[in-house]
Amino acid sequence: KIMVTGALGQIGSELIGKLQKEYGEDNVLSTDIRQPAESIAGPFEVLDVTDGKKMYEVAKDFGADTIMHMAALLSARAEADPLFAWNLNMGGLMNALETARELNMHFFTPSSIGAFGPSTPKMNTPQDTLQRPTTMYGVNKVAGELLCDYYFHRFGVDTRGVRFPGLISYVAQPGGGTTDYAVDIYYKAITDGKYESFIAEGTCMDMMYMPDALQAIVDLMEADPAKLSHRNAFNVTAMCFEPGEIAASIRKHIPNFEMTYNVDPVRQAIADSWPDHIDPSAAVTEWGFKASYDLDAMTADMLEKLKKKLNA
Ligand code: VAH
Repeated sequence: KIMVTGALGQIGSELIGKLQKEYGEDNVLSTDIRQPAESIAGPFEVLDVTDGKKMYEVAKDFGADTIMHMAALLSARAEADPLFAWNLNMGGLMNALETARELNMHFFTPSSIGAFGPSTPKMNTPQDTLQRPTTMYGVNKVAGELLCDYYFHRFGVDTRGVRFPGLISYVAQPGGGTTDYAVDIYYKAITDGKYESFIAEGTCMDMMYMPDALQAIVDLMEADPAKLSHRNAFNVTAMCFEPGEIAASIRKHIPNFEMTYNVDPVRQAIADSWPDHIDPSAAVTEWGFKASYDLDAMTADMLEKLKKKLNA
């Protein structure tokens, strides 16, 4: 039985559907800081992850044997309010790890390419390398990776995690991320036929389509632990592209699509501090990671699904 925090977030809102399909609706408890706007399938509890006592009670009452901690503030939001980000990201993570330790639960939480900094090798970034991030989000992610490893080595908690690249999805409108330009662009391509990018042309970042991210979580959690020499923070990525390439991919469906640039210096600085392309070979070797969507396959699916969602 799995408890998900941040179930209404960009990953959480699709993760719960994936888990319900894999394990049954009643075996997945969704939690988030607010009630869902419209009703969602399966059990739901309001939970502020900074309330450790409530988290323990909710997990115990549900009889959860696994916690997937997805509640966090993303990079741009965290830069705007670093103290709040530290308290939510680290306080929430500590509560989730303590709950997992006390109730002997399996544990998943995502890290990010944001855990790397400007001094990290930018191309084929190794699984184990220098991590000196220059954002509060990155500091939270590096500290989180170390904390999850600590709970495994010190307390034997079965902690597992991946470093996600930018994730593209059409269900929850993400907010507060740096890679979110690659989501917004698809919405605007349909509603306006053009997009003004806040990330500069030529800024290459790792990306992945949400269905591949969800499969990666399930595959890692079901992996044979004896085969895992890494635990948390597996590099995973499906593709890397710069804004001009995603525009070109969209033009294969919307020939007159126009791309302009109005760079946001804050989010550009965050993007510039991240790698261009990370090396996912440890995930491939240790638990069979594979992604099935490339840029053109993602674009075709995003535009088709968004046309329906926006009834364009
Ligand atoms: C962000 N989408 O932009 C998240 C993610 C790698 C990017 O961490 O902050």
